[in-house]
Amino acid sequence: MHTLTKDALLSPNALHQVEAIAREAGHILRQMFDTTPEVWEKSPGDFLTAADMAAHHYILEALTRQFPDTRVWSEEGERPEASLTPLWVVDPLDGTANYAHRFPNFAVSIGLFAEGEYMLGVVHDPLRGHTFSALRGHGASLDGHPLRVSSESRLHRSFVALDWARGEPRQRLLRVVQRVGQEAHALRSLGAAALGLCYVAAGWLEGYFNVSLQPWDFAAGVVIVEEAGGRVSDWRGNPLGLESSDVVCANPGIYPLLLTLTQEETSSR
Ligand code: 2AM
Ligand code: CA
Repeated sequence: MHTLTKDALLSPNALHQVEAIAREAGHILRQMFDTTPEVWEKSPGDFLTAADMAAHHYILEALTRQFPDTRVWSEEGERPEASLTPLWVVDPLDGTANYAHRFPNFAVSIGLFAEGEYMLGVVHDPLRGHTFSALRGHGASLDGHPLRVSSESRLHRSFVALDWARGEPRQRLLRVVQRVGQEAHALRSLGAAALGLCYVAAGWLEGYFNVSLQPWDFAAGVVIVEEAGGRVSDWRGNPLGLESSDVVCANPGIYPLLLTLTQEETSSR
């Protein structure tokens, strides 16, 4: 087995390989969605389906085989030692609660963390057949077409999305919703964070925010939205890393406004 150079790993060719892996995993999710999903509750409100596990096993095997000397951190697997990178950060099924509820909105998300930042990302929505992908420095695309965030900078003309965290963190979210919702043209909730970030990248949303996420929820989306000209950070404005959890993302016109609200919420606690 040969060792991949950094250039080979961060290349359009590698991106195409990851797109193919995400599409195949999406095929598994889609096939299992067409039958009755088998669902377990890991903890109250936190679901796991047989599809999460099937997609997880497929992606883990494919990434390990095709990219020697990289490690995989998947929602359904063990976390490798933090210092070992390049690290694939994988959500085999983003939107598990949707999936279990048969709400047709979910995705496969595969990001690559290397040299202190997210470098490559692929998000595949198997029901719509959308594949969002990006390589840092090479732009972002949807099914081969370049992506660009919207140029709208007026909140009253903006679509802003959020998702519902479980438990106590929901209160912080609600306080920001209260303020954004007064003025935004519309609020939306997709139930899949990876898709929220990609929809900002595509210009279908002006902004997205959420709390208590895990790195696999945003690892791919960060690269996709930044390469499409968008901005993304934690609620204080820090870049997202392997330990981040609160996310605010928007086009450059709307981001400063959303960040002000999340910063005010963070500093008032
Ligand atoms: P998941 O489907 O992989 O669990 C919905 O709120 C979005 O946030 C989904 O992308 C979901 O990912 C993610 N999420 C992560 N942690 C969450 C939490 N503690 N509560 C609710 N959603 C969470
Ligand atoms: Ca998941």
